[in-house]
Amino acid sequence: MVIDTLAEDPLDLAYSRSTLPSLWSDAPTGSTAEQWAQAWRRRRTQLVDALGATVYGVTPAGGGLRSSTLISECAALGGTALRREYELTVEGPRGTHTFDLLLHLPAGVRGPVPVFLGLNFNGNQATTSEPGLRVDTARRSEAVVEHEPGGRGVRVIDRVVLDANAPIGSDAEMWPAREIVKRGYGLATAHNSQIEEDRPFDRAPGVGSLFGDDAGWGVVGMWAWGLSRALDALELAPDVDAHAVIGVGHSRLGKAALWAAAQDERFVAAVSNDSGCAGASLFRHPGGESLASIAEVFPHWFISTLRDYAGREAELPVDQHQLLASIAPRAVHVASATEDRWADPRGEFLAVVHSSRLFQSFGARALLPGDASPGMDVCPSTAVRIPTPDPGTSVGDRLSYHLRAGSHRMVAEDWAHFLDFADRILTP
Ligand code: GTR
Repeated sequence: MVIDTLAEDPLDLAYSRSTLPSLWSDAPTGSTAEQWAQAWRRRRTQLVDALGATVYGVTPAGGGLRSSTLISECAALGGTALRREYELTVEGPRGTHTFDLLLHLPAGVRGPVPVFLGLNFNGNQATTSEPGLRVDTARRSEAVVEHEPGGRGVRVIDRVVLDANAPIGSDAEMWPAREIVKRGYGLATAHNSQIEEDRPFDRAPGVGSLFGDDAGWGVVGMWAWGLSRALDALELAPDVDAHAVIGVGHSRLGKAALWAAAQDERFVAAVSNDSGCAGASLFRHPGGESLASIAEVFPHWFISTLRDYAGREAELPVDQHQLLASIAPRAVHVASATEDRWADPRGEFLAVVHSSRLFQSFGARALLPGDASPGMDVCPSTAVRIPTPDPGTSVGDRLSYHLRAGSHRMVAEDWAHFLDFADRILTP
């Protein structure tokens, strides 16, 4: 990889200890690999706790999957896939809630298969062009916003409520199941708003209601909890390899996929597509959506105190390279798109760069110059600038990144990189 000379933006300097919170509060020195790995296990728990306390809210304990009921099963995709729909009932201290899980598996395979598991925006029926799926009634709202001229600030003018009954196949481009099963993987998806409606106010009871209004977690955390319950259900399917489930998501649902994988070590890996602010992108990187803006437009996504850091990002006790790192020693792939300035591709790549030494200590290919020492998260050499990879290329292996030419979407080209990533990390 080509290394530039110093950049002006201090965050662009790889491993600048002064500008980003450290991956280690106290890096272990002189330890054996096993002692070091143990120290990381403790540290990653601290990081997950800090991310919960600062960004997403703390996920309440005491709930789980009560049952998974098969409601339909048929051949699909021209006979190349087996399609199943399950109704999941989840429970918490205050009751139960149900949502549907759609699963496509490669037809006729012997043995359990690895599966991508991700939430969708508009209902399971929107993810496939083939009819016959149940349609739920969950709603979401989209904010109508006014952008501050030339700045990163926004003001909410109105909120428009959208029904979930999107046409069959309207999001099929985002979920290329035919290609996924052809490569030997399964694809599981559930509708985010059926888990918890994507609206700041007047939400129908979802998984949040299982724990009560004072539980203090945000809706991204509730979606992440739903992903873990979907994984509980996949564990019950004998033809799914539950040790090879990769959490995946686009945009707000990429934030949820990362947060789910950070908390739930059963996910073998996470894939984030254009997840941006409070996803893969660094809060401290001055680009794209600001913390002030996201807290104004989507107050329901996070813990309410996150907005206290608006304009004071430098004081945040955490940043998102720690979210990526907290998934280690498991694997992470981050995807950005050139025209998706709102998600801040450079800020996303820098989060990858700033977590890479940690992944390297666990055996990932180096993204940075210099020797990796276990436990080190600061580059020993002079700060360097690492250019964002060219569009169309992927860098790294167990921690990897690609930039697609184009806009804020998740498309076949992204999936080609996700599938290559899965092959890399799952092939012995
Ligand atoms: C935007 C939001 C982003 C991103 C996106 C999406 O409006 O500002 O953080 O999550 O929505 O989910 O499509």
